[in-house]
Amino acid sequence: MKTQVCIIGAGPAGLMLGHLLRAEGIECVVLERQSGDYVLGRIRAGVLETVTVDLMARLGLDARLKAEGLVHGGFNLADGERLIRIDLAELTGKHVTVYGQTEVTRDLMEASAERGLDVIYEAGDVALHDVDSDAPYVTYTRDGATQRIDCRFIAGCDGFHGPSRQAVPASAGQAFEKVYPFGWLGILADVPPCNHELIYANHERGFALASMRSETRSRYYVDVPLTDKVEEWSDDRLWDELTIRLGPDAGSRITRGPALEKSIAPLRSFVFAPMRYGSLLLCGDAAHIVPPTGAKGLNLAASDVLYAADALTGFFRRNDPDAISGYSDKALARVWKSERFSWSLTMLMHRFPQDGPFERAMQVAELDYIASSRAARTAIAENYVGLPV
Ligand code: RFL
Ligand code: PHB
Repeated sequence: MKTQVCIIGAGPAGLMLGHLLRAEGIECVVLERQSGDYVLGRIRAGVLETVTVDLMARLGLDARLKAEGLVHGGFNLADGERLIRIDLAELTGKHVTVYGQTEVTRDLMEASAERGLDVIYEAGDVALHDVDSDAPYVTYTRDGATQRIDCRFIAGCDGFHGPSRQAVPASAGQAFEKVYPFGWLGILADVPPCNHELIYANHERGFALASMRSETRSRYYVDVPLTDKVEEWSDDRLWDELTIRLGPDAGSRITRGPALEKSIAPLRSFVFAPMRYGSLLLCGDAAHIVPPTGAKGLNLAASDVLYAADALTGFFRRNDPDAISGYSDKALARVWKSERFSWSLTMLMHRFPQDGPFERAMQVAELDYIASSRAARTAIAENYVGLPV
């Protein structure tokens, strides 16, 4: 098979890029290792910046997002019994939209057939070849047979563990990494949220987050040591812990219910630079990871693919020889700012095992400053709603 762009990975990055390229009349094929049902079973992001909402609108795939997404004009930082509200609407004139990554992916997936976006699920042993040349190709197996796709560019949208980044020689890039000493244990349940806005809580027992997917579906997290196993956390134990960590007010409003999903995700900051090598463009989690504290991962995938689609459109449609070479710098400029924000909010809101009284005093001083300074709250709000693309 021959195409212009072979996209590896049908997560949000791969599907958004596929749709953007199809809308420009550029040929592409998406290769996904898992089945469609498996991809939709992964519970991940919940908060969308304007950049992601606008991208879905540009594709004409925002009908459900507009109807079902919850517009949030603020969120809260809790520290023990104190609650600091970040008024996004008043401080920035903008808001975020609560709409699950699962739903974004479903909307993109369901539109692929009618839009002529070819997505091949259950593609095994995906391997990239000759990425440093102008004629790269990708091989994979399906139903026991090996297939080959020749293309002009490969878009690596295959997440943190995919093969694309591994195809870049070690000497051609640099990895920047910070691993945190805990993970987030998340629970999804069909119960009304305890609060109409998100609450990120720093409690002496650890971090907690109250989030949601709808008026009737809640998503909560607590941080746990990396050695903890999901099986050690019964629903009751988790609800008890959330009730304490979210503070007396929100804690008392928690409605308990059976877990629809419960899982632990490790926290990591990671950037691989540059984000292009020869004919390979890396997008989304394939190139970078943020800890979920800033709600930035999916939104960075969206901004990456906007830059990548523009670069590829420049190459194929505008005959612009510099379009591709500018991709990495443009994408990384935004990536690093989101990395900084996610890291700083993680440091502010979590208790680290090695921390002593000094580190805690620094957190309290920073939270005092945020509570008392409009400028500090504006800086947080500006980053949370998303920096310009
Ligand atoms: P994905 O979603 O991981 O998709 C990559 C796809 O590539 C496929 N793949 C392969 N395909 C073919 N061959 C191979 N060898 C392959 N290897 C892998 C995979 O099966 C998959 O389908 O990456 P993408 O598209 O870059 O999207 C990134 C986002 O998924 C991620 O950044 C967010 O989920 C992060 N995140 C959040 N982001 C936000 O913007 N807001 C949030 O509120 C938010 N909350 C979260 C999060 C991530 C979390 N976890 C579980 C890490 C909350 C959590 C708990
Ligand atoms: C979520 O609802 O899953 C969620 C919300 C905000 C975050 C991370 C995850 O910062």
